[in-house]
Amino acid sequence: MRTVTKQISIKADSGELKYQGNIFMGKQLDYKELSEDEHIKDKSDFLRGSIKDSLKNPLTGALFPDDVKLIKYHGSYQQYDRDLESERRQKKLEPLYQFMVRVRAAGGVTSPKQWLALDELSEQYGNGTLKLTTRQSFQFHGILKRNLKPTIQKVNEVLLSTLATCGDVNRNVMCNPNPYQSHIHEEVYQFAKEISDYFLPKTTAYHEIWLDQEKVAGTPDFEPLYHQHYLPRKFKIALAIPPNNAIDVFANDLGLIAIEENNNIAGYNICVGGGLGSTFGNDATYPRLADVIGFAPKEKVIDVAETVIAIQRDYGNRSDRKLSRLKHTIDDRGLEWFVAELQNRLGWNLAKPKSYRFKSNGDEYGWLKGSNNKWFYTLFVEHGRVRDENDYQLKTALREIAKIHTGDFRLTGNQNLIIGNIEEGKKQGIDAILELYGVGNHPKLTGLRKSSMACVALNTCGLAFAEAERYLPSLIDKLEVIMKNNGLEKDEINIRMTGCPNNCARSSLGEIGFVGRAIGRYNMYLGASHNGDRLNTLYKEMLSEENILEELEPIIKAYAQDRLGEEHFGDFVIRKNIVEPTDRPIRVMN
Ligand code: SRM
Ligand code: SF4
Repeated sequence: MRTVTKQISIKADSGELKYQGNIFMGKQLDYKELSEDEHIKDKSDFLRGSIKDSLKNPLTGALFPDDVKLIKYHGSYQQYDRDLESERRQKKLEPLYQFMVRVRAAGGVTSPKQWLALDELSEQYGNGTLKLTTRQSFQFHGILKRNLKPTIQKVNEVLLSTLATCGDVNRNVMCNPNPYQSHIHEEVYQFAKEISDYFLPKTTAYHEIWLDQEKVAGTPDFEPLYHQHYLPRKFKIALAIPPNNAIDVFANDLGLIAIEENNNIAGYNICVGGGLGSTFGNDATYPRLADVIGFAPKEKVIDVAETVIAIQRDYGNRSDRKLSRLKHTIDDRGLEWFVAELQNRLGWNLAKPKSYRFKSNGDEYGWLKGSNNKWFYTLFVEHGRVRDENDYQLKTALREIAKIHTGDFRLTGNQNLIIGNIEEGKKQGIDAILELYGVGNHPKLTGLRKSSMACVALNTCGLAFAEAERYLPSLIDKLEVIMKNNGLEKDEINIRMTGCPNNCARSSLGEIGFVGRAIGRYNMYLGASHNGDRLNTLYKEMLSEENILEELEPIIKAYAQDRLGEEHFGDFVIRKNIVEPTDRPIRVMN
């Protein structure tokens, strides 16, 4: 390990010298130990690589290999249609390369005009659907290389961006949409936006490649926080407003819990080290929830966030990307070390965490009046996929609503949608549109379904071992019969499925969680809490659908018969010793 500094000078457009001197580049591992990604970042010229040439290359639908990594920072992943993989191989064709594009919208808030633009883009260049993600972003799938640039340009035209929605930087900042506490939400949302903008990379590569802006001659790129090598890995921030934890604050590298005092936000509890991804067969990887290390008044929170990121930049593992998230940095050196380093760099100490209580990490559906006297309608969107299906014309309904709506659209952390800030006079019209297109109430909305979440998985995700979004609805059809037979059709048990252990739909926080092992086979986990503050535990491995139903039927039956009062399913399975509670509970430092 060595400490690296670099001499730089920065000039303003006018030529005026703004800064000259050494900047701290961090404690870095020796070059030979760095992972391939670190080398790619190093020679990328602040994320430019050869993306411009890759886009122009007419011989393939793919990018050059290094650009496949670099384009993530610009908000896109190169993928291929996995359903067509063997057919194309047989025909000796290259895979059907296509791109996913992710659009950032801090706190998931967009205007009706932006909604209409995204809707149009999904039809013009994408696969006709819009995906609302578990981190309150939008995704397009199926974009061909030649359509990437027009797509990204159009996104920027409506004042949205794809920059830094992926890559080793801070990602889309989440904030729970809390319709019923609109005054608090507004403040927390504005803060989420500020944090999101503050931590954007400063390189002008994005604007040059996608928006045809010229680089100003003589102005060196300068990343004051990320430096030339960016972070060791992705970094995620979320802000939660108790009692709602719909954004799963503890799943983030940095979670901020808003503390309300006298109807105002006093500050935030600081939580560090959340991250849910793991790799089968690699015991050094694991899901982990963030620990609550203290409280900071609101005016100091950006300072805290910047310092947490800087520590991760300087100490995060840059050799092995499976061990490079903040959770590993903390576990390798100890939480006490981390807090001491943080306070030392800040020059002041965090206060003790303030008390908070989360009720649920789910969404509340239907109409609610906010404290600003405007209406909010939370709509179930099965696994975040906005499309038209037979007599359930969700995409058309939302397009028609966007044409008359004067409020906003808010994505929830559970892949659902809130039509927000509806004027009294517009409520009836919106209701009529929902009714007309058959989406007023999802035709099959039971307690279990409305608490379900599944990641994209097949056919676009290159890492999926099994189906998730395309399969969970039909598994729920069968589980609903069991729930109904036991009088539990209204009960909200949160159930989550991912196609691999990367955990994109936060399966580790499902009271019932499934993680894909192979086509048609899942590991089943039980016993997470209903409010997102306890991980679940492995129950059984490699289950087929038949096995899942056989295993769950008696447990659901016992739950219906023996639960104590309002006891949640996740708590019940632990009380009944069906699974052990997680051996990785959250630590609260006092
Ligand atoms: Fe994720 C990678 C989809 C939220 C952990 N995630 C991927 C990729 C990009 C696959 C890839 O690397 O090739 C997936 C693209 C699939 C596709 O076809 O669209 C993908 N992740 C998603 C989304 C779209 C799931 C969804 O159905 O909504 C979510 C987009 C979020 C966003 O808008 O930014 C999504 N991913 C998450 C979450 C949940 C969260 O952040 O609250 C997690 C778990 C929390 C965490 O980060 O630990 C998550 N995704 C991962 C990981 C594992 C990271 C790790 O530290 O181990 C990967 C793989 C990786 O980074 O190498 C991954
Ligand atoms: Fe793909 Fe795995 Fe994430 Fe699902 S959990 S989207 S399968 S990376």
